[in-house]
Amino acid sequence: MSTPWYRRIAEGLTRSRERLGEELNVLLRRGPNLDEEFWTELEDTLIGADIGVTATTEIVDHLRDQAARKALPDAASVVDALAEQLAGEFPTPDEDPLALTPVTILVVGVNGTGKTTSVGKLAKQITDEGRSVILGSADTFRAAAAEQLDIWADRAQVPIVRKERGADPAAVAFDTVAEAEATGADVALIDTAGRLHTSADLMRELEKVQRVTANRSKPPVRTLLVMDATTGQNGLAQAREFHTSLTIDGIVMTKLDGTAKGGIAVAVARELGIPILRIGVGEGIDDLRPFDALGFARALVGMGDA
Ligand SMILES: Nc1nc2c(ncn2[C@@H]2O[C@H](COP(=O)(O)OP(=O)(O)OP(=O)(O)O)[C@@H](O)[C@H]2O)c(=O)[nH]1
Ligand SMILES: [Mg+2]
Repeated sequence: MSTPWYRRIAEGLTRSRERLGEELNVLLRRGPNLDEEFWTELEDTLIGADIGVTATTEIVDHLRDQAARKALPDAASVVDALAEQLAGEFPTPDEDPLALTPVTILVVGVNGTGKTTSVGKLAKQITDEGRSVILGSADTFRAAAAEQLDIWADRAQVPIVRKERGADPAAVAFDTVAEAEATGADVALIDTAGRLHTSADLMRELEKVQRVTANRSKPPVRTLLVMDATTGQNGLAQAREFHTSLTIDGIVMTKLDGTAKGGIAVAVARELGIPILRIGVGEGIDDLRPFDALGFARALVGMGDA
């Protein structure tokens, strides 16, 4: 089961894997019997991993049913089935927005979640695939935001559209799309500002960016929400607000390497019904991975890492 690809996901999830995997191991060591205590402890373990109460209850009820029908003879088979159940919680994307050509991609999210870093990593990956990229710095709010994106543009060797600080972010997005069209770029990646998610100003600003971009862009426009996995349930509440104000087509979940509660990915995908498209597992340019539901679920429960 340990393909190199799989191992890379598992490595990024080390902390979650160790914690959830270890707790499940303790459960398994109790022996093959599936008594009441087993189910209660399984529930506690999953809730502790931030999978969420509703998802946990449904998953455990389902596993109990299967066990009662003798489809799951022992605790070890429950853990196998658990990985499959968890994988089934993730909505399957109809398309991968990042695979469209040409396409305009808006990247949004709360401050500090990893938007600019993810845009940089994506620019490098898409360029490596042989497609041309142009970056737009529609974060005109934070000091040095455009300089930060400039550094990533340099690393990935791609052009960037930027304006002075305080300029209208929608105007930057407009110019980026126009420049992409003029130069025949395959992918326009537009970075936006973060601020506290409760900021009504930010939501209005992003709504305008999305509207102006959709009007100007001939290629389809897709919006990705960048979420920081270490913010747990709080991040989920923030994502819900973005989802209410804007059309969100996919999630990039960052900093999975920095949390033992990777189960938040399950809670988010399930509750928002938005597919996770990429996961961030480190700060380096290559630390952005494609998301695979079963591989992720298996890594989460500590399977297949021998
Ligand atoms: N460990 C880890 N760190 C990450 C990951 N993605 C981003 N970071 C770090 O998170 C910090 C914030 O990243 P940025 O890309 O500046 O975040 P942002 O959303 O653009 O921030 P604002 O523009 O201020 O809203 C940086 O120190 C990044 O290196 C990841 O997947 N793992
Ligand atoms: Mg940024």
